[in-house]
Amino acid sequence: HLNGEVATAAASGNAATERFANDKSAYAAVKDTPPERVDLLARSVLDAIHETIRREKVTYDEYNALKAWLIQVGKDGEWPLFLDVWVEHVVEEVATDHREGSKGTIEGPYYVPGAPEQGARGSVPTREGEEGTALTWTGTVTSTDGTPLDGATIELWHADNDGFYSQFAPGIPEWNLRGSFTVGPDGVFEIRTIQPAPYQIPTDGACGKLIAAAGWHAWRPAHLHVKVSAPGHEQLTAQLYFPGDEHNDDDIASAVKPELVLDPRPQGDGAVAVDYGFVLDPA
Ligand code: MBD
Ligand code: FE
Repeated sequence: HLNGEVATAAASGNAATERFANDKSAYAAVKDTPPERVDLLARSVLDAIHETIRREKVTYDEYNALKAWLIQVGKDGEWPLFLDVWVEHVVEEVATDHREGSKGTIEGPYYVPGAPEQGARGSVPTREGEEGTALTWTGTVTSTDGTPLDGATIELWHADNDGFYSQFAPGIPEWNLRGSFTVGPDGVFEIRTIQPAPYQIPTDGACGKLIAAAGWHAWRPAHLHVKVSAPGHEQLTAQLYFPGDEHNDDDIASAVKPELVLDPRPQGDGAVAVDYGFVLDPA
C-alpha cells in the first residue's frame, strides 16, 4: 500500500501500454516493416507454434487455456511486460552483437523519456527522506577510442526501496528516482541516488498467473536502468546490478550479464560508492 493506494498489475500494465503507445519512434517501425519481412517472420513464428502443438500433442483444453490467457494479457495491459520479460533479451543480443563498447541489456517496460536534467553532478529527484542505502556513482562516458564524450547524456531510472517505479505505481511523485545527467568536456558524471530493491513482477495479473501456473518465480535482481546517448554514437541501453543478489543468476527477464554487475564500496557510514563508466560505439 502506497499512501493508501494498492499497486495492481492492471494499473502498472496499462500505464506501460499507454507509455509505449505514445512512443513515436517505436510506432514508426510498425508501418516501416516491409511485407516480405512480415511474411517471413509471421510464418516462422507460426511454424514454431505448429511444431510445438504437434510435438507436444496440445489438447483443446490447453488451446483454450492459452486463448483465455492471451485475452487476459491484453486486458491487464501486460503485453509490454510479457514481451520485455520473456522476449526482449534475445532482440537486444542480436541488435548489439557488433558492438565493441560497453555491454547493454534490455530496456524493460518502465522507461519514460524527458526525466529532469540534473547536470553532470547531481542527484535524482527523490521524496523527502527517501528510504534506502545512499549510493554515490561516479564514472566517465567515452567513445571506443577513449575520447571523453562532451554532451553525453545518461538517463537513469530505477525502482525505490520497496521495488516500485514512479509513474507505474500509485502515490509516488512523477519523477521520483528518474533523472538525466549531461556531462561536460571531461565526460565525467557523479550521480547520487539510493540502491533499489529487487523487483517482483506483479503477481495479480496475467504474467503472474503464467508464473504461478508454471511454478516459476517472479523476481528480477535489484537494478539501475540507464540510457546513454552522445552525438554521433549508438545509444546504449543497460542495467546495472549489485553483487550477491540472489536473483543475479536466475533473473526472470534473463537480462543480467557479468559485465553489468557493479563493484560497490561500503563507505563506513552505511552509504556505498561505486565507479562505473560507459564506452559508446561510434554510429
Ligand atoms: C522491470 O523493472 C524490468 O526492468 C523489466 C525488464 C521487466 C519488468 C520490470
Ligand atoms: Fe526495471
